[in-house]
Amino acid sequence: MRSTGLFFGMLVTGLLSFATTANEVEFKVQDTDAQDTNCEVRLEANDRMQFVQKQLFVNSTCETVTVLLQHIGKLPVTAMGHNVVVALASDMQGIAADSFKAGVANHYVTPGDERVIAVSKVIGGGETTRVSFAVAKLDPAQRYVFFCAAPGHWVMMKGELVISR
Ligand SMILES: [Cu+2]
Repeated sequence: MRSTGLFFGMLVTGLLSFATTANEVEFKVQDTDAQDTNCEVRLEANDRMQFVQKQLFVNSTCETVTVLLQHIGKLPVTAMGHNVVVALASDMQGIAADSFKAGVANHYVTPGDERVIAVSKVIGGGETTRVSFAVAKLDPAQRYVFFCAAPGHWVMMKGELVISR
């Protein structure tokens, strides 16, 4: 295993010396931390209008939770842009219904919409973004979801935000 690890290390170093940005290195470090605390959770979106993760687990002991959204596809933001919205499950369809009118400039949510707990910017293939919100905003007795607010995407791109201890 050690030689495999060494080989992989060399491969990664080789790749890093090409086009990998400092951002991606930083991202990997933070992702490791996230697995310990669940205060930062990773969500991947792709070119097939899907989130890879169907559930996100956030820890109730975190003061703030950050969702790191990574678009693992290649299509540009104009063709397959995604974002992530956190809201009560019961508010999802209402928020989504307003998305077209709200427009991409507002990340597909109506400005000041109090149903929106968190909304990230819209990103295209190869991009990442983060959005944070206070855990105090979540009531453990309620059901929460995450979804993509790009018009029509919520039908495919939604999942459950699970609050755990
Ligand atoms: Cu989307």
